[in-house]
Amino acid sequence: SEAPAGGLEIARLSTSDVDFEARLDALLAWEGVSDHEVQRRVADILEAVKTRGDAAVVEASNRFDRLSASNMAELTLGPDRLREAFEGLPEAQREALATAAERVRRYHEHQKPETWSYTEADGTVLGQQVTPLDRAGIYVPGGKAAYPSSVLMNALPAHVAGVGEIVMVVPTPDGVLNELVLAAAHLAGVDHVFTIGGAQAVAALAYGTETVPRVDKIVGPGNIYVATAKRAVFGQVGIDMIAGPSEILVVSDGGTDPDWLAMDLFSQAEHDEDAQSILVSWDDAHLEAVAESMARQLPTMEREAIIRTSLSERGALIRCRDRGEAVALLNRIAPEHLELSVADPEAWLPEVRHAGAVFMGRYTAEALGDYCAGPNHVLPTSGTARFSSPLGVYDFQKRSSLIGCSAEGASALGRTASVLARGESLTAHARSAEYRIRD
Ligand code: HSO
Ligand code: ZN
Repeated sequence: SEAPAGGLEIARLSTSDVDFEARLDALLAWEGVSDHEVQRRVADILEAVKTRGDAAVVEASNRFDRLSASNMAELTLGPDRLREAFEGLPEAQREALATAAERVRRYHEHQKPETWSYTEADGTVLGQQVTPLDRAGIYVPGGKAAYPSSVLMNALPAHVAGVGEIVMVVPTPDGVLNELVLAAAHLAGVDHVFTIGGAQAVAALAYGTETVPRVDKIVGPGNIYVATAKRAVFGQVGIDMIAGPSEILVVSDGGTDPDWLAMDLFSQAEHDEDAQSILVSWDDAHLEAVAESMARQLPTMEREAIIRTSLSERGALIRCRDRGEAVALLNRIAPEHLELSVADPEAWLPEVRHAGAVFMGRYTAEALGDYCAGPNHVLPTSGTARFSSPLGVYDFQKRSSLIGCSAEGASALGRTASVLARGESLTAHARSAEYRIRD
């Protein structure tokens, strides 16, 4: 970090610097933590829950969340309790939550993949059948990281996919329940909530206990214990991606109000100290104006300390030569969130190859997408947008291949299969195919 601008510490890079590549690499480097001590403790908890079920979950919850539950029933919330939470909210919150849920649901309806089939000339029918998971588990973090919006973003795609049963777990340290989180669960069609968290909750979902139903896939963010537990149970159940810290890359053509952009950068930085906010522009005066605005607005932020640390440790203002360099940079960074704060975002789109979500034009603040625009806010982080996609309906479904041979098709395919099977010395395969050949 360098060049404090009126109390703001943030790295300044220019694509013309001789060491630009090295500095960019250092800026983007993020190592997912894998700690042996954590792995050992998680393994112990997984084993305990696997062998002793509810009792082990209750013990671990009492210990880590400072509770005094005597059984799982005390850590279970039914549909009535969720509805009560929703009905008990102030009207403005109830309406905002309902509006967000409706928009997100509608967006995800468009994602429903189709079952399809076609018929070959020989009468053989080939296709694909899409089916939802029987049960999905949603992990919701507790404490200050508990986001009702994330409950909607994780549970609604599962609901739209047609998942039979949605089970949510959420830790309640010191027994404190978050009413907004429960209200969001009600709106998103969650069937059961267990107030458990950590590795013990992941274990309960993966193996099932007397009370917690075993699920087919676990999604949702969590701390290092949760992430380590998810990695460990993968294979036994499906998991979503393991997310890194949140990031935003804003590309500006200089025509957006610097105050707006400063706040867009803050909005990501306020999530946590490790979050990353980067601004790219070829307009020097504009970069300066945004830096000034950040310095001026920073002291007014409730999360000033977190924003300050995030910006000074991982933030950057990058000067590039032109639009072409900006495009190359954004694809290189492959950001979770890309704000194209430019006059003609549609013209940029064909060149955008790697980004979790693209926020198009000056009016499209990431914050709108975080809560209520409609698309999912669970997105690939740390450059993984190169090979992965936002959480969606397809994460809660699977595909079965369909093959239906006609007599004629079986005869034709039998000849091909027989030759290949004999080549592999698999006689039963060959004969099985040959029985169906008609001369
Ligand atoms: N920006 C976050 C999502 C979020 N923001 C939740 C506010 N609440 C991760 O993409
Ligand atoms: Zn956010």
